[in-house]
Amino acid sequence: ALSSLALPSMLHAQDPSAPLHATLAVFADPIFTIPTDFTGLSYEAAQLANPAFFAPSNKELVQLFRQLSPSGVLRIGGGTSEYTTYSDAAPTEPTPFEVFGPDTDKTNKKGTVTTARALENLRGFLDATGWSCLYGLNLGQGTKENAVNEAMAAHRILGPRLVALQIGNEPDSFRNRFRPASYTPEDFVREWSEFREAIVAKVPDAKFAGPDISNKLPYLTAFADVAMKHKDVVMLTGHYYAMGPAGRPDATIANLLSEEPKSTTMKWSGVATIQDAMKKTGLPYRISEGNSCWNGGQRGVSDTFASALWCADAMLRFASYGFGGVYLHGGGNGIYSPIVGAPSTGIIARPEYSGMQFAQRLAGATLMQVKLDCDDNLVRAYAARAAKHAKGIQHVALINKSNRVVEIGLPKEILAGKPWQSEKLSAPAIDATSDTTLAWAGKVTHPQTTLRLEPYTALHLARD
Ligand code: BDP
Repeated sequence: ALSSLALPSMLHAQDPSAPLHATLAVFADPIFTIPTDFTGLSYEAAQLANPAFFAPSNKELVQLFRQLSPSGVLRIGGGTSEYTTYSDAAPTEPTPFEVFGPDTDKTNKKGTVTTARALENLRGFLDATGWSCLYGLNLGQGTKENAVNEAMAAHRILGPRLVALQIGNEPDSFRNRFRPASYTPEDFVREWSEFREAIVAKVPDAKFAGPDISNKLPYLTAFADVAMKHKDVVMLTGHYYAMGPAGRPDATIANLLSEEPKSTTMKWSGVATIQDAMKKTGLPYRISEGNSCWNGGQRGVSDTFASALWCADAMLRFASYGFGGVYLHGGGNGIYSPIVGAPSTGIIARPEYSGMQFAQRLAGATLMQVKLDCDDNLVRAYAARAAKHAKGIQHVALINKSNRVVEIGLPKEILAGKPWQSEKLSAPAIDATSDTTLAWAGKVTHPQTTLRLEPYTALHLARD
């Protein structure tokens, strides 16, 4: 795997062993304040079939959520949310499984039941973690009556922890699946509106988010038009997978780390359409689900340190586009899952989790305009102003996705002022599946005009 990785950088360089040179400029223009609930995780609705998973008693999971963010968002949905039904009855024992990972083409599509008990435990879990919940209802195969019952229960039980309800997962993929080939964005919006109206009749202060699309932007545009008519739509959402499906020959580390991965579900050129929808509606846009490679993830890629470097950059890049949140999909023992395992066997963080922690360091801060001059677009930079400051730069994130040493010339805005503390995101190898660390890496003292970044590392500089 390592030799193929050298490719992208070598295309640009005569001598791959020589350091890359970069110059960073920071401008006074703020781009976007990253919300404090920017970081999140997405889980399959099927996971609620085991009420003991999202429960305060699942202490390892509570701790991992808290260490990721003191105020994150847990999104419940995914492919299995179109197979779940809600019931007020007591859960049946034994539960069909202990944990449930990402839905894939191989997932056994048996319907699962979400009960009031599962929601009560979920509420306890959210209270214990400080997180809130974006909750998905079944539109693909569920009845309106059942969605109303579930919405009532979620609203009553999750209370202030419920950010918004979503109706349907990836409705832009319903064609030839849950709906005929002739299904259009207008058909979706009409069905969505019927469900919304039925829910509002019983839960007048319900809040909604959507359209939770896979990748087809006309569905977002159609949804945005309807969202403008209803004050209770509080957020626009869509998914992002850098590559996919798993198994494609180009589902590689080199492709994942590249500027625009081949087979991505969202071209960077599509961002303008999303920003138009945000502007038109005045609503935030959030990546409600996403990860490195769909159909469950690519082994040797999605479960390695490469996923951490990718995700540290991708999350901050989305923030620089003005997106208000990124929720990485996972759970179970999924290949791309940031957190894996089960209460009975132990729950652990994968490398990607540390990449998320890296990006989370900038939550609440205001991203400032930067320009990085470098021969290689695998080197990325972000700068931000901390919430309590009116001027200056208090955070710098430098991400080296290349296999070369980078020497970055720093501008006066960074050299002047208080000294910096640094933290390094690194691992023994780019394809390492364990031993990823985000650790204190010392004080950066002045004057130091050039900063050295090792291959495949990211550095977070912070000061008061
Ligand atoms: C998305 C689904 C999610 C899957 C994911 C994948 O919403 O449930 O787990 O793809 O294929 O389309 O990995």
